[in-house]
Amino acid sequence: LKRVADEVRIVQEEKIPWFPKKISDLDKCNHLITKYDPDLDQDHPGFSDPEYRKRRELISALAFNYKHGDPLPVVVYTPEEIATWREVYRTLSSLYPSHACGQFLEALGQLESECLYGEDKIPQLGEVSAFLRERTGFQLRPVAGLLSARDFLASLAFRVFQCTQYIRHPSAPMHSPEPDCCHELLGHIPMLADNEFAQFSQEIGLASLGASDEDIEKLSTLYWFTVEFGLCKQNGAVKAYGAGLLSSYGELLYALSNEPQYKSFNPAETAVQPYQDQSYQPVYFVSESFEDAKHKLRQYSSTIQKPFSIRYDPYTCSMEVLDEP
Ligand code: HBI
Ligand code: FE
Repeated sequence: LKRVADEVRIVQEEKIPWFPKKISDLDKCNHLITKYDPDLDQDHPGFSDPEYRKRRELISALAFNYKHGDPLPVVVYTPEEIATWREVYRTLSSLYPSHACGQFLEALGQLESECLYGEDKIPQLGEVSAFLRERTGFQLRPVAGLLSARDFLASLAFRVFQCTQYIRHPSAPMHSPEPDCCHELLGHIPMLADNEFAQFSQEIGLASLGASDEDIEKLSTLYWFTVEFGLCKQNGAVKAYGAGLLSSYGELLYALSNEPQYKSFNPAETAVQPYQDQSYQPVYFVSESFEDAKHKLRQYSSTIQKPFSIRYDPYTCSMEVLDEP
C-alpha cells in the first residue's frame, strides 16, 4: 500500500511544474524569450547597429552573472544613452499630471524629491531597489531581456521585480519592442511603491507558482491588462496605472481618448482577452480600485486547480507548501 501511495505521489509531483521555493531559487528563473532580441529580430531598431549590440551584450552579461545577494550592478551610462532617457522622461512627464493615477504621481514625486529620478541621469538599480524595499519590500534584480512568463511571474511571488538595465535604441526614443530601463523605471517602479499595488502584483505571482501552462497563459494575460495596460477610476475620472501605458506617450494618450473600448476589470474575462504586443490595445480594463482588483484576483486565483496551497514566509523569504488533503 505504501508503494502505491508513493507512486501516486510521484505521478502527482511530475505533473506540477518546477517552481522556486526560496528567493535564491530565482537564480534559476532566467529563461529568456528571444522574440524581440536586437541580435535576432530584424525589425529591432538596433539590429543593424553593431555598436548598440555590443553595448547590449555587455549589459546582458551583468544580468547573466548576477546571483541573489550580489550587489546590484552599476552601469555607467553614456551621454547618448542619457540623452535618450532625457527625451523619454521629458515627453512622458508632460502627460503624467493629467493621465497617471494618484499612486503613481505620489511615488514619482518622492523619487524626484529624493533625487533618485530626474531627466539628467538614468537611475541606478541599487538606489531604486533600496527605495522600494523601504516602502513595500519589493526589490530588484537585473535581467538581460524579456523573460518567460513563468519565470517573470514567479519572481513577483517573492516581491522581486526583474528589471532590465539597457536602454532602447536612440533612433526610436518613443518606442521599444522589448522592455528597457525607461519602461521599468518610469512605468513599473513608481507603482511598485504603492502597498495595494505591490500586494496585487505579488498575488498574481503566488497564483502562478506550479500552475499549468494553460493557467500561466491566463495569468500572463491578466498581468498584461492590469500591470501593463490597466486603467482605474479615481474621483470619477479614468486614469492609467499600467506600466506599458505610463512608458508610452502615444498609447497613454490613446488609452485615455474616447477611441478604445473600456470593460470593467473581471479576471475570468480579462484572462482570456486577446491582446496586442505590436500595436495599441483594442480594449482596456478599468478597475474600481486596487483594493477591489485584489479581491477579484483572489477570488479568481482560488478557482485555479492545484494539488497544494502556498504561503509566503517573509521572514525566511521562502514558500511554505501545504499539501491539500
Ligand atoms: N520579462 N524582463 C521582463 N519584463 C517584463 O515586464 C515581462 C517579462 N516577461 C513576461 C512579461 N513581462 C509579461 O508580459 C507576462 O508574460 C508575465
Ligand atoms: Fe513591463
